[in-house]
Amino acid sequence: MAGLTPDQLARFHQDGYLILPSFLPPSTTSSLLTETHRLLRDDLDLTSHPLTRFSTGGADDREHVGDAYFLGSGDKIRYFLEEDAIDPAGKVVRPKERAVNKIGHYLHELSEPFKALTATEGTNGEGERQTPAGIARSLGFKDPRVLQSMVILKQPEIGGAVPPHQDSCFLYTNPPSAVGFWYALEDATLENGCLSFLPGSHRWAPIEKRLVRKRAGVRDEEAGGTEMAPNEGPRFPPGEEYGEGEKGEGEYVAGEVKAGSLVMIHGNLLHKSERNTSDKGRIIYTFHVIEQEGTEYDQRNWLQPPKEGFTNSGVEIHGTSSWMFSDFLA
Ligand SMILES: O=C(O)CCC(=O)C(=O)O
Repeated sequence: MAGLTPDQLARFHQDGYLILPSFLPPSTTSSLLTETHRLLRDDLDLTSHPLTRFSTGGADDREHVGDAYFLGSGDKIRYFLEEDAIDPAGKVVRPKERAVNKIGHYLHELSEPFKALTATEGTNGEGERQTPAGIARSLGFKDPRVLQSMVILKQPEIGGAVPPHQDSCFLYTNPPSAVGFWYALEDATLENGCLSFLPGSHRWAPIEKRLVRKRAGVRDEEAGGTEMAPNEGPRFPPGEEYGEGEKGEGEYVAGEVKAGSLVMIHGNLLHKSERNTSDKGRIIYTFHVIEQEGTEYDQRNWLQPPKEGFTNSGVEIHGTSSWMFSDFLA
């Protein structure tokens, strides 16, 4: 199971992200787009939808999405709407296929094409085949678990910006371990809101806060929503903290990529994407892995594991899980 090459690993450790162009063949991206459009057409029913929008809370972290529809999406396929697709009176003002910002968070189990992708080989441009599990292993994971997956649609004209953030604030383990696999299913350009990254920030930007349930250990309906809380646990993966002296300013670097590219993103890396006001949409698929061996995943996290636990990403498991899934919500 080939992982990242030494050169790719060195770049990932240096920059905190890594672009693997042409990772997926066009036949795979087109089958994932077909599945996305099928879900929007056949599965999404706006007449019974709570009209939950995907709101990231902006710079002051207020009003992050946190209703029961969102909190209960860890083992379902659910649809989160674009802010500007709903008018002040609460009416959806776009066709449903053009109104969705995000589909999540259990595509990697409940949708066959997306499930297959977790085990699908890609090519690293140097003639080598790589699987997500092989990549995770080369990054040092012992028991990587896929804990969530999303299709993110930057809709034409109204595609919302994603403010600068670090994924481990949203997917916190003690110690931090999250890594994102982000696949472009369509070309992502400056015009339609590609990602941009603050290179090296994973080495100096600590995880200072976490998205948590206001009340933990209760049903989603009783959790009282979500809030950003100070992180009292470790703020870097073990051994990766470079310390205050290394703190850098730096400029965000745009990551324009073609459909089929895979982008690896370290959980401490600051990254963002801009609004899409162009007439061209941008659809991507992403899943995140966390380390299960020797880490703690607690009940305060907004995302709680499904009854069967987070998905084994295909790497042979060593040792036993430290997580007692029976302790989580029924
Ligand atoms: O695709 C985007 O625009 C943002 C995705 C992102 O930041 C993430 O998955 O962490």
